[in-house]
Amino acid sequence: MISDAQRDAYQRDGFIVVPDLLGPAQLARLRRIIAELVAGAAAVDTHTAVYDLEPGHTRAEPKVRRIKTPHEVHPAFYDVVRNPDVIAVLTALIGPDLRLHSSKLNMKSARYGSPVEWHQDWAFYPHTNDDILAIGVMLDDVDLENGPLLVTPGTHKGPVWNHHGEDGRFCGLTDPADIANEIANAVPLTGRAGSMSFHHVRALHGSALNTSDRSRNLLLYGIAAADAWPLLGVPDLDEFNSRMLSGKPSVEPRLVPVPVRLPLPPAARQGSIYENQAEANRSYFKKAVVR
Ligand SMILES: O=C(O)CCC(=O)C(=O)O
Repeated sequence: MISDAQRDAYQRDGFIVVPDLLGPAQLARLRRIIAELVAGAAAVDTHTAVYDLEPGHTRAEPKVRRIKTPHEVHPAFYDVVRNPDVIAVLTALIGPDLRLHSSKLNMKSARYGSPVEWHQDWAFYPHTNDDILAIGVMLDDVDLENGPLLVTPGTHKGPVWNHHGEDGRFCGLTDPADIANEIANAVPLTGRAGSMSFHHVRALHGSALNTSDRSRNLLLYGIAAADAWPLLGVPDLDEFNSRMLSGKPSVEPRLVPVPVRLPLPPAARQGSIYENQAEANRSYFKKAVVR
């Protein structure tokens, strides 16, 4: 599914974009399911186990920022990541034994879709090795106007930056002053709807407010090599192994010398990266004005 040159680019830069991994019929099905889910947000006032809401959300005017863990909400979201073409790309990048770590659907709605501040996924979930990546499934055409993922090449081989706030707690973002050069060198991951980006767990990234009149829905999956074990532990081995996508699970964690900072003490505001980051007061991206 990908060429040696694409695999080399992933290893060198820490990301690639593979076009057209989802076809029009799959996209249409996912969009229908998402529209139903968003309509369901008219029944809630606050964040729930499924919905993370934008500031300004009301029942009359539902504003959904994220569908949490979509593969547990509807099987169609599990099908996307079990697609043999997707597994073939993952196998080329991090090997044949693959475990789903997490999923989320970030809905950057037209005109107010929230930014995500600069961070490394590794700061949230360090493992025994870093053969871990995030897939970003573009459910809309993504261009410079609607808040593409911005990733800095080569940062997956660098330090793990401080993601703690002045109160000493994890806050899920890096102070923009500490990464000015990296921000200046970031590149946008753009593409047609149906394309997928693959970024390394240590790659520094963020994304801006959507100021366009088009949505930017990005379906994200964290995928780990099966022998990458979470440093914060495995509370339920059966549940852990139930997330295998291909190959064999392992009880022999592979240990490699990678920089680690534990996300402890936990963020003051829990529930999503948006909530974690809200407490930090060191934002880089402009936010929407809430009416
Ligand atoms: O939705 C985005 O643009 C950024 C996603 C991201 O980095 C995250 O949710 O961890």
